Amino acid sequence: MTLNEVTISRAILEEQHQTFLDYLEMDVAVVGGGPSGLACATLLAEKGIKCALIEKKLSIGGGMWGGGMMFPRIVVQEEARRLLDRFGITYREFEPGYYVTKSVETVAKLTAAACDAGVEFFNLITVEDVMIHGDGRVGGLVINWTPVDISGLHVDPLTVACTCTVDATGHDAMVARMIERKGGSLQVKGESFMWAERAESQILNHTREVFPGLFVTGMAANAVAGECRMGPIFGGMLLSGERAAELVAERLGR
Ligand code: 48H
Repeated sequence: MTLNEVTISRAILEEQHQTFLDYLEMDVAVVGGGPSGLACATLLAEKGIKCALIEKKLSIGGGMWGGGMMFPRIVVQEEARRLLDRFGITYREFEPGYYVTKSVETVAKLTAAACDAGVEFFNLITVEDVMIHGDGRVGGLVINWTPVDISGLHVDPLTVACTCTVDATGHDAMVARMIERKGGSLQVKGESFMWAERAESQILNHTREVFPGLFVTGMAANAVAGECRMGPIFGGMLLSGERAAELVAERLGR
């Protein structure tokens, strides 16, 4: 077989062009590919819901890669151990109820689960705004290539439509902040100080629809609520992703 460079280019362009066209309209857009977004997107896609994960960086995984202070280990508590098992993530019990996992394995296995479930990934794309029409709901996202954003080039964006949006953008709660900045009735209080017990015990209460069509999960949920941070314990991120998926599926009647 003789390789043809143009065929390789055509394969990439045709495939992704078709995928992009297909995802101009979707059920759910999850913004942010950290642990909460990955868990949420996977569980939605497993229900047959058409779900895209939009991530501004090259890599999926958000803040998990670095573990705690660049020691590539994370901790998951008892309440979320069943999710480690569900995603086939290996762990060691450090003390009763504290399970240590390798951050790289955790990212890899969550990402693999998302692929297997049928989540479509759009990496290197930044969500820069939301679309809201007369019904007052978030009905779509305004997107652009991250390199355009980084370089400050004046290039107009494109828009995708989605029935529900999940803000899984972590500490900055970027999507919620866009709505707040433009005068939507949504207040982002900003995350509070470190208190792992409180942060982890409250995160499911904060995982909710904060604006018509917009759900928050993970660190973004705590940031919107003015809730504490928790450091490198990740059970709450996985459980919050799961809760967000349940709420979104319910909203979609699935
Ligand atoms: C597209 C975007 C945009 C945008 C951001 O930070 P993450 O890992 O988020 P979570 O909430 O799933 O997990 C939080 C966890 O990693 C963490 O930081 C913890 C537990 N901290 C506790 C503490 O005390 O410090 O991932 C968010 C993702 C990132 O990959 C961003 O690149 C991406 O969202 N993102 N993607 N468009 N506008 N903004």
